Amino acid sequence: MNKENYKSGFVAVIGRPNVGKSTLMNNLIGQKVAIMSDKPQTTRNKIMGVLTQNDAQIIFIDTPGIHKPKHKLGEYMVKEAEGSLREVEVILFVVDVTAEMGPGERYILDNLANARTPVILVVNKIDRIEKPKLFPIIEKYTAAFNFAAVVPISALDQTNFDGLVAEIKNYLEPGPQYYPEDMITDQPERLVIAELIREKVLHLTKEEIPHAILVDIEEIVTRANEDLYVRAVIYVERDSQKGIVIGAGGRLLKDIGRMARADIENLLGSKVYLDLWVKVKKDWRNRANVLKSFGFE
Ligand code: GDP
Ligand code: K
Ligand code: MG
Repeated sequence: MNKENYKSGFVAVIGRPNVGKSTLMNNLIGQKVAIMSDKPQTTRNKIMGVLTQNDAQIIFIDTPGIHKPKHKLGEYMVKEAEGSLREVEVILFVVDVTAEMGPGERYILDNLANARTPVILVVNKIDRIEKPKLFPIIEKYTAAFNFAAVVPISALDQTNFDGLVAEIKNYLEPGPQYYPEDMITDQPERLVIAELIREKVLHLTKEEIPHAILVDIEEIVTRANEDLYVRAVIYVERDSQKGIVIGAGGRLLKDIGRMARADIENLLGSKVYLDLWVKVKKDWRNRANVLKSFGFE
């Protein structure tokens, strides 16, 4: 590895749902995929994938909050998104070439207008249209925003990945290899699901439960019928807090589950079976080893 000129940096991947962000990540990062534990509440907890090459490491992160909210996902996401857009070296704005540029895209571009970070327009799904039709579509975007670069790709066919990576590298500074090369992808869905559950707990318990809860998604399984099974544990610090979260006759936990499930189903578009547990981890905030088991540094 060439350490001297090694470059690294964080790249935010944004764009409306179904434009192909996940496909791009999966195919770009390839088979070298190891699922990371969630890192709730850490600043860089939205890792989608890490691409490690001889001369650079690119850490792709997800920013759910910048999407025009279809459903109320809560303020935390917007904050997360704003925060992460300041942290990154490059923003990839992924669009679907088969869909018209619409309010969803404009909303995102308006949000990016004040960002100093270079924005690369990634025009995806070019396998779906004839070449001559590509240019006028791109022109609509470039008329609306001053992109650092425009890269047409097919995430599905893996067309022009080299061109995309080369463009990204143009905007990376020399830096260390942050992660081992056999790492990483995270499942953004995990974090979002955890945050949705956390949001419901905080909402329904009002001030009784301090922000000292932590939600761990232990398992996500897609069943044969495409339904999703999710097992999540809500960790609290004290037995008394456990009682509050569960509620009389389990009422509150049921409400948390019902509300969270509705949001998760909205978000992922599949039926969800949510298996919710409440456990006590005493003083988890103060105990380094417990924090470590949740992925905190
Ligand atoms: P995301 O919501 O932005 O993460 O989008 P996904 O990666 O889940 O993709 C949404 C749909 O678009 C899926 O059915 C993908 O197979 C499809 N898709 C993604 N990229 C391409 C592409 O380059 N070409 C074609 N034809 N389909 C694609
Ligand atoms: K999707
Ligand atoms: Mg996705």
